[in-house]
Amino acid sequence: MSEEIYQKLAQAVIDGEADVARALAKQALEFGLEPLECINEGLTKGIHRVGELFADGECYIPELVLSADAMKAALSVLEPAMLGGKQREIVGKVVLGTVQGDLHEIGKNLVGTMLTANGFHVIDIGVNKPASEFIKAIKENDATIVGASALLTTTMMEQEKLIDAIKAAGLREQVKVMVGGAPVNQDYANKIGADGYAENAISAVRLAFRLADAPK
Ligand code: B1M
Repeated sequence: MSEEIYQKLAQAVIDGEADVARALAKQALEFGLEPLECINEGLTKGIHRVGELFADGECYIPELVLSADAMKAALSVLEPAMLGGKQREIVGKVVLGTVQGDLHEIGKNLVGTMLTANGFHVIDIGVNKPASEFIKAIKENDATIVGASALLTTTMMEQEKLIDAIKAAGLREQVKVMVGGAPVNQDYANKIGADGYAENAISAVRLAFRLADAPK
């Protein structure tokens, strides 16, 4: 049963069917499936397939947008279920955003949801954000962690610019910087002087606990 729903979720994303994806997500929760499994085994597999089709010239931007909307529709059902109304002490404050020039938000949102579910207070500043906006949010919220997402090889260097700007603003001692996104890896994170890199939303949570110096 679970495999069938995961496959249907993936297909709804590939087909760009938001209503179907939303209904399947509701059905999955009714069947008692884990929201994160639905995301990893269903939605993410679907959007990765769409990425392959796009790279091969077999689908175009309008289809990409429809698929992203279908994924977001299902996430709007699954993400609140991951939060589960848990109240606990705040582990740390994280300013999270996608760097300037980059409009990809799904992975960032997932990281934000997982951090929130694990007790972090997340200040999500959105997509296409210049370093100055990250810095403004760090100051306004007295944050101790900043997370920058980048999905394009042409925008990942904005993560380095952000670190430089944080240094220039005299905030480097106050905040730890975590980076992520499909083209980013540990070597790149080391090269630009980030405090950590996470490959996915689960490892982002582990990393944030380490950076906050808090027990998981
Ligand atoms: Co874009 N896009 N896109 N796109 N898009 C990619 C990234 C691409 C790989 C597709 C491809 O060619 N195969 C390619 C990038 C190539 C490259 O740079 N090497 C690409 C391109 C080229 C483009 C455009 C330039 C296309 C064009 O216009 N010609 C354009 C750029 C627009 C811009 O940003 N300026 C563009 C536009 C778009 C849409 C707007 C249509 C749409 C995004 C809609 C939205 O977000 N609302 C879109 C989509 C959907 C994709 C793909 C298909 C899916 C991205 C996604 O949501 N993945 C993508 C292909 C792919 O990734 N395989 C592609 C699902 C998500 C859960 O995974 O975002 O990787 P991900 O996040 C993961 C991890 O990376 C990590 O955890 C997340 C959860 O596990 N992570 C972090 C992410 N951020 C993190 C931060 C952390 C830690 C971990 O700490 C802070």
